[in-house]
Amino acid sequence: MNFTEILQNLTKKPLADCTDQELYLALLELVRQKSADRVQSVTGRKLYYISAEFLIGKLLSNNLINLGLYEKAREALAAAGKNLSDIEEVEPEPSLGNGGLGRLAACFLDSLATLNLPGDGVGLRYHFGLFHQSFENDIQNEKPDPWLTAHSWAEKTDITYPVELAGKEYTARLYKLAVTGYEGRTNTLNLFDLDTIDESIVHDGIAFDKTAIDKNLTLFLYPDDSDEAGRRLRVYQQYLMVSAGAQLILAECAARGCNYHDLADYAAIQINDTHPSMVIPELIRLLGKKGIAFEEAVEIVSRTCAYTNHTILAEALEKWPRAYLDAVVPQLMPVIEKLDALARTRTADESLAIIDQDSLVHMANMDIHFTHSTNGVAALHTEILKNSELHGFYELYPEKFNNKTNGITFRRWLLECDPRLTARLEQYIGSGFRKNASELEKLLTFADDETVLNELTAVKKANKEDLADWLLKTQNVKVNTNAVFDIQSKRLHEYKRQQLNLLYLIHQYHEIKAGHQPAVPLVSIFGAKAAPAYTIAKDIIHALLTLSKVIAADPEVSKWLQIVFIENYNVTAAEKLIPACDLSEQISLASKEASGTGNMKFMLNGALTLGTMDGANVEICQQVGEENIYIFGQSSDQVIHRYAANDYVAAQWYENDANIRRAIDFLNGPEMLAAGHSESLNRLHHELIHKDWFQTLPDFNAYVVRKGQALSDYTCDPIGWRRKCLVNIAKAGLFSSDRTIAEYDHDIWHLGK
Ligand code: H53
Repeated sequence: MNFTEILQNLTKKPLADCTDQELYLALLELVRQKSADRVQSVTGRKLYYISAEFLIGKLLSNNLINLGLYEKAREALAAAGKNLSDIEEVEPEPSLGNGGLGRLAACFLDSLATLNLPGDGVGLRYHFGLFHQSFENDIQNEKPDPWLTAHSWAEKTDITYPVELAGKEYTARLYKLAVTGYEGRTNTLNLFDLDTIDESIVHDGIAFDKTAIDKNLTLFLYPDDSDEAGRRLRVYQQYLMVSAGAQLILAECAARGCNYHDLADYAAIQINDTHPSMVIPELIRLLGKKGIAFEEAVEIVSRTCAYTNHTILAEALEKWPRAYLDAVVPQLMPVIEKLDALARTRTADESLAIIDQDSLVHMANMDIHFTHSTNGVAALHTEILKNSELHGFYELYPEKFNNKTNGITFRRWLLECDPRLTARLEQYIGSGFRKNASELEKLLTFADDETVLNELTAVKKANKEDLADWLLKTQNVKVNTNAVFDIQSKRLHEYKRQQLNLLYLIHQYHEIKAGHQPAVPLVSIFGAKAAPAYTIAKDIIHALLTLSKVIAADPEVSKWLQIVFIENYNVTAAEKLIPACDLSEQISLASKEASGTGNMKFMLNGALTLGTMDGANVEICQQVGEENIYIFGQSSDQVIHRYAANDYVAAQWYENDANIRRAIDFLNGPEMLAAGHSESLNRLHHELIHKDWFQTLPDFNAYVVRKGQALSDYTCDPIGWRRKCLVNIAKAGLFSSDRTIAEYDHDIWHLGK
C-alpha cells in the first residue's frame, strides 16, 4: 500500500473529499498504530520522570517527524489538494505546563525515546492546563483553555488506583499518551485524572469552587494559590500525582519480578522540582505496607530517587504548613516526622531540618536528605546552589551534588519549527546533526562563505515574512520585516525583567522624539503570561500594551519603533516566533534564572543573544565566544553581594540618573495616563522607585548601550552579523537535550542496566 492508500483506508473516502478534521483524526490513528509498533519491553532500570508539568505542545507534526512519516504525509495530502499545516491547526494545544520546567520535561521525554532509553513520564491530566490569555482593555484576561476533545492523544485505560485525600478515598484513573522517539522507541506519558471532574463548575473566567475536590482536583494546572483553599488544592493535586504514580511504579516493577527490596534495580525516579516531593514519604509508606521496615524503606527510596532543583527563588522552594499536610495527607505525617527525626541525627543545622520551628515542611530539604542525587540545571546555577543557597547541604553531602545543564530537543526546535533552516543545514553539512547535534559544528567551515551567509540571511527574512503574515492573520497587526525582530518571550516575572525592556523602549521613544534616529527600525515582540494573582506582572503587561498604543499613535516614533504583544503565548506561538528572531532577550537579573531554555532555542535558530551572565547564558557565551553574543550587566557575584549587604536603594538610582528618571516618570506621565489605567501605571511607577527587588535600575544604562551596539552592528555590518548567527547555530549542539539525557543516564539513572 502506498501512503495515500494507507490514509484512505482510515478516512474511508478519497482524501480530497475529507475535511481537515477528518484528516487530522486519520493521521492521529495512523500515528497511534505506528507508535505502538515501536513499544519495547523493558529490562533493568526504567526511569519515571515525575513532574507536575509536561508542556508537550501539539503532537501531530512532532510525531510524524519522529516516525519518519512527515514528508510522506505532506506529499500525499498535497496530491489531494490538502495542506498539512491547515490540518495542524485543527489540533488543540495541550498546555499542561507553565514555562521552562514543563517544556524541559517534554524535551526530556522526546530524548529518552530517541536514545532508546526506557523512561516514562508521570503527571496529571489537567482538563484546562494553563489559562488562555487575551487582552481586554489592555489588561490580561484569563479563560479556561480546553484541549481534551473526544479524540485525544491521551488514551483512557482500565487501570485505576485508590488515593486517600483528607480521609476520603478517590479513584485515580490512568491515561496513557504515546511518546515517540526520533527513529527510536515509543515510551509513555502516564497522566492521572478522576472520573468525577466537572468542567461546568468553572465560572467568570477561571473561577471555581475550590473546596469541591471530587469535581475540581485536576481542572487546572496551578489553580490560583492566593488564598488558603487554593494552596491546599495544590497539596491535594500533588498527592494525587505521587500516590497514584508510586502505586503505578510499584505495580510495574512487581510485574517485572521486583520484590520491593530490590526496587532500585528496577526503577529510577526523578523528582522534577519540589512539586512531586511527597513521592518520598508515600513510597516509604507503601513499602511499609509490603512489610518493609522504615529504615530499609528509607534506604531503598533514597537509592531509587533523585531530585532536580530548578530555582533559587525562595517562593518556588515549597514549604507547606504542617496543618495543610495534617488535613490533606494525615497518613503521610508519621513518615515525614520520622524522616525529620532521622535528618536531625545527621546534622544539627536547624536550617536543614524538614519540619522547622514554625511547623513548615520544607520539601526541598526532604528531597536532598532522602535522594541520592541533587542537580542544578546549568553550571552557574549548580555553583550557586553549592556555594550559597544549599551550602549547608553541600557540606553535608558533597557527593550528591551535580550539574546537568538543560537542553532542548532539536526535532521540535529545529526540524519542525524551522524547515527552511534545516534544509539549508542539510545542504551544507549533511543530515547527521539530526541525531548527533555536535555535527552542527561542521558549519563553522562556512563562516567566511558569503554565499552561505547570504542564504542564511534569506532564510531569516523568509521566516520573518511568515511571522508577519501570522501576526496579521491572528492579531491584525502589521510589522515591517526590514526591522530588527527583537523578542522576549517567556513567563512574565520581575526577575526575568520585562520591565527593563519596557524602560529601554521608553528611553528610545524619548531619543527619537529628541531627533536621535536609531540605526535601524525595531519591532519589539513580547509573549508572556502573568500568574493570575501576580499584580505587578500584570501591571508590566498593561504598561507595555499602553506604550505600544502611545507609540503607534505617534508617526514620528512609529516609523522606528513598534511593540507587539502576542496574545496567549504558548508552544505553538513559540514555534512561529523563534525562527524569525534576530535578537533574543535573555535579560534576567544575574543569579536568578536557573538556566533558561528559550535562550537555547533562539540561538539554535540563528538569533543573537542580548543577555546577562545568568543561567545557561554563561555557557552559551563560553560556546560562541564573547564576540558572538551581547553581554551586559552586573555579575551574579555582584548581585549576591548586594542582596547580602542589603544596601540596594532603587530611589538613589532614580534620583541620580536623569535617563532613568525620565524613563520611569513617563510610566505615569500624561501620554501614558491618557491611554492607560492610572492605578496600574502608578503602582508600577512606585514599585520601580521604592522596591525594584530585581535590580532593574543598576543594569539600565549598560543595557541601553549594549542593545544600541547590537542594533548598529546589525545595520552597519550585515555580513559580520550573519557570521555571528552562523557561529551560534554551529555551537548550539551542546544544548541538545539528547546530551543532557545521556548525562543524566550516565551519572544518575543507569537505565536498562
Ligand atoms: O525551569 C527551567 C529553567 C528556568 C526555570 C524554570 C522553572 C519553572 O518553569 C517553574 C518552576 C521552577 O522552579 C523553575 O525558571 O530557568 O530553565 C528548566 O530547568
